[in-house]
Amino acid sequence: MADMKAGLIGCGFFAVNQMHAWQDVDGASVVAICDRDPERLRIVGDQFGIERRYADAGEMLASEKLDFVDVATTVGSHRALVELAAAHKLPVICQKPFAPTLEDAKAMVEACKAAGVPLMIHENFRWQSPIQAVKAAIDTGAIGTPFFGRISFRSAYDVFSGQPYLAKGKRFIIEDLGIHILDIARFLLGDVTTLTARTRRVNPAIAGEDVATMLLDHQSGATSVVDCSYATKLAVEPFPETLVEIDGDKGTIRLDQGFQLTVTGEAGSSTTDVSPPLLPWASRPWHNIQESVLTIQQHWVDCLRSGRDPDTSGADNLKTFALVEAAYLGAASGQPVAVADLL
Ligand code: NAD
Ligand code: 89V
Repeated sequence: MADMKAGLIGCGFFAVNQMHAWQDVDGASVVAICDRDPERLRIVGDQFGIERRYADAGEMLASEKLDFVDVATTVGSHRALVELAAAHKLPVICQKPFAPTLEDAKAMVEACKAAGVPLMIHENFRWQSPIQAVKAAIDTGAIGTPFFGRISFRSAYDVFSGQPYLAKGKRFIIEDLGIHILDIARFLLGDVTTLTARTRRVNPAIAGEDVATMLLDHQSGATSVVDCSYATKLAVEPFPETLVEIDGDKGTIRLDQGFQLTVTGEAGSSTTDVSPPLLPWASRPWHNIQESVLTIQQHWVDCLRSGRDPDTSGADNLKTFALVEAAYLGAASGQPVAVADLL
């Protein structure tokens, strides 16, 4: 089967990972790229040998014969670009965070539904192999029924050097990073009924919150704590590892720093190294994230080929994005937020 042809919009910091991954994906390749910044267009075009380059996304979609679009711009342009793809009846991947508001995100899902095209949010953290290993361990039944989880991301890594816009937004850690960790909580323990949140800003040089602590009630009856911080200096910097604790009625799972997975059940305890592979184009410490970019992009192509919905479809990701909104609402009011009221 011939490769599907993709057009990538947004040639910035993270798109380089997506371009590397598209080179490795079986069944699709990027044939045209777009960025309104000529320098980024040149850098990425030259690095990946893409001759068909556009400053305007509308022009690219009108001129090229594409099978899907990959939107890798920052959040402010997501709605317009996804709606543009839908208007051209093109399946579309959109980077997280889904949109500036839940209303925008809902409109994007509707636009793609009305056009009859799939929409996937590039929510890649659940695709990291250590997180997949935790899910697989839960699914074996070795720990019984989970009743508690802690999904934790604490770091003092300087994310602002690669992504300077992160220092400027009124919303920071929940919208940019917490969104991934909340999605992992949903992936491991199921959908959420109520969320309670507390936030603070420790770093005086940024505009948004850099610490968030969230308590989640899951539909299953399990309770989890999702805690995120970019103000936590540790002896060994864990960025960008997500640490996981799951307690079940028959045992426990721990994903500890250094990608060590310990499962303790009725038969005893065993620890496995679940380190992600270092792909040829990847670099530490980002390799954990980079591997998941390849996995989610391959998942998208496999879903397009088989006609199934991607796991992080727009409709699914509304439920993760609602947790982000609930966290900001709950942090502002000090009150628990019923997630269903937002959807
Ligand atoms: P960036 O600012 O480095 O790159 C964005 C690029 O998009 C810029 O080059 C900009 O000129 C271009 N652009 C913006 N609007 C455009 C438009 N309408 N048409 C054409 N080009 C346009 O940002 P980044 O750090 O690469 O982040 C991009 C997205 O990726 C963000 O949504 C971010 O949250 C997300 N991200 C995801 C992960 C992950 O693991 N999933 C990691 C980092 C960043
Ligand atoms: O994954 C992300 O969205 C990145 C980072 C890990 C730095 O938060 O922005």
